[in-house]
Amino acid sequence: MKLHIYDHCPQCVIARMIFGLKGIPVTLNILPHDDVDTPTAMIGKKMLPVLEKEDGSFMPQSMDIVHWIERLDGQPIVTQRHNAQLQTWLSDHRCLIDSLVLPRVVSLAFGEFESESAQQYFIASKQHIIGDFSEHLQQTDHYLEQLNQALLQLEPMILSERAVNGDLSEDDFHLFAMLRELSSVKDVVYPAKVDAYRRKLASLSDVPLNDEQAI
Ligand SMILES: N[C@@H](CCC(=O)N[C@@H](CS)C(=O)NCC(=O)O)C(=O)O
Repeated sequence: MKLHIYDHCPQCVIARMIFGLKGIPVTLNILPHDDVDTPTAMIGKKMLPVLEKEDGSFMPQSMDIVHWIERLDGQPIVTQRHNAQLQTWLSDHRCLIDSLVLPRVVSLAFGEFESESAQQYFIASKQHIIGDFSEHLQQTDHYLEQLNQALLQLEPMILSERAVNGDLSEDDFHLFAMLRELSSVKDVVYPAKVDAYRRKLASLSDVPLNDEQAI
């Protein structure tokens, strides 16, 4: 199977995680961010992740991919556990995280941004949504202050370093994908349990953090 992704993209991380967690091999294919034709030929629009199955068919939507892979061997590992408070935390901080992450990822060594035109495509489309990247970068100290406070609120929700709700659940896919996005941002202060969780999930799901290239 082949998983078509953008490396920086949280929904693509969600889809990647299930392969690592279940030890199912998959080939990752990182598409240039300005390649509209390839995803459109596969699913009718420019949106990743897309799973290319062994029979040549294509499946979009990160959580659909998770559930399909999850059921493949008849040994599901994702429980129905759910923490509504965590879901609220994630949605409450979506804007803050976009403001920190999006202006940075385009300058990092992600395969989808190798060409100048791919970078420009990303910058134009995301600035249209969140506003001028340089203005967001200027507010880094203020954003980091808010984020570091928010991470202190997150910490008590993490019940185990292997699973936020104690056993693996969909919440882990959403939370780890967000923390993996954040790993592109330098000087984030991770409370001990949050740090242990993101490192353990990176290892279990075989999706490396971006700490080393964070800016
Ligand atoms: N509901 C979809 C959303 C996927 C999604 O939003 N993908 C983004 C990348 S993170 C995308 O391909 N956007 C088109 C673009 O950036 O041009 C899923 O969960 O897979």
